[in-house]
Amino acid sequence: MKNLAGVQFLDKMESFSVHSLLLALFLLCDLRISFSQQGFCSAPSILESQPLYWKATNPTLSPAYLQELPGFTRSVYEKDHALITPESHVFSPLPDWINTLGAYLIAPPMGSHFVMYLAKMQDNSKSGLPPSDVERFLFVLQGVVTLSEMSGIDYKLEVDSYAYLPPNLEHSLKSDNSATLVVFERRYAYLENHLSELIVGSTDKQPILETPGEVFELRKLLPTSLAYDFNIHIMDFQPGEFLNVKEVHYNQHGLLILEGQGIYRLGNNWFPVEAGDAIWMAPFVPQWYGALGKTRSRYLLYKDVNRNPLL
Ligand code: UGY
Ligand code: MN
Repeated sequence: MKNLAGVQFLDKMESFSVHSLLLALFLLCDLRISFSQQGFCSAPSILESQPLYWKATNPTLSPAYLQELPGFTRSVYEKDHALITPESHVFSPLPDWINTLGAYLIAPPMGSHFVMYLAKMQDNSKSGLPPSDVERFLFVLQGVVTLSEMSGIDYKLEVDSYAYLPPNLEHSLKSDNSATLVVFERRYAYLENHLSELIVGSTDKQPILETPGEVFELRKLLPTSLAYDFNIHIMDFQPGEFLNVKEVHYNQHGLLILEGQGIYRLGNNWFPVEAGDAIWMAPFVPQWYGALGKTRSRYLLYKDVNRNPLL
């Protein structure tokens, strides 16, 4: 019995020291991972002194490093496309909104027929109304906002929720705390006998739609009926998946990457992109996306639909 207890004690000690060893190893690994995560290439610590011209032959590819490089941005503005990355965002008070800063990422001076902007609502903030005959779509990226409209019904919109406001519908968005929205607005293209209506929803409630010939998962946030002159697509790609069609089409796009990383081809340019990046695509710009990284890519995409391009 005594011997058995002794053996059990030794066993315990052994497993204890094995556990401690494993823990120590794990912590070391973790430390190494957090060091190496600072850059894609395993650059030695900058604290070590390096030989002359060392940097010329060991460029650091880490985006974090490059963001600190004076004047560096991944943003690009071309005649038929633009990539606007977070370090280029310029916020200023949104006209007609209270306690809200806005950054217009896409606007008609670029050639678009719509605007896409980020609205950063602060404590006790309130939206203004779009100009007359302008419809509005908003998607909550962070925080909670309350949408009120004429019927007297209030909607609480959390992250991943959205609302479509038809032109000239009186409404307000309020937030007690900070909240961030991505907003699209365009002058409504009226069509006889068709009128769009208020829509409130959330991405996770929308069905995944068929995408013949493609592998990505597609959800549409607005009805596909003729009353709606644009739609907002949510597109999901697993790492390694890509668009099969190398698209060229008459529609315009405004895109915001919500999750993941990948390569966006726009015209003859190929851009590494990631969550937070916004893209403008003019009609007919060749476009293609390949998802990379380790997690799902998800992007939100404005697309004009249901109207004859001759009108
Ligand atoms: O529907 C589209 O045009 C979409 N597939 N385009 C894109 O993802 N660039
Ligand atoms: Mn497209």
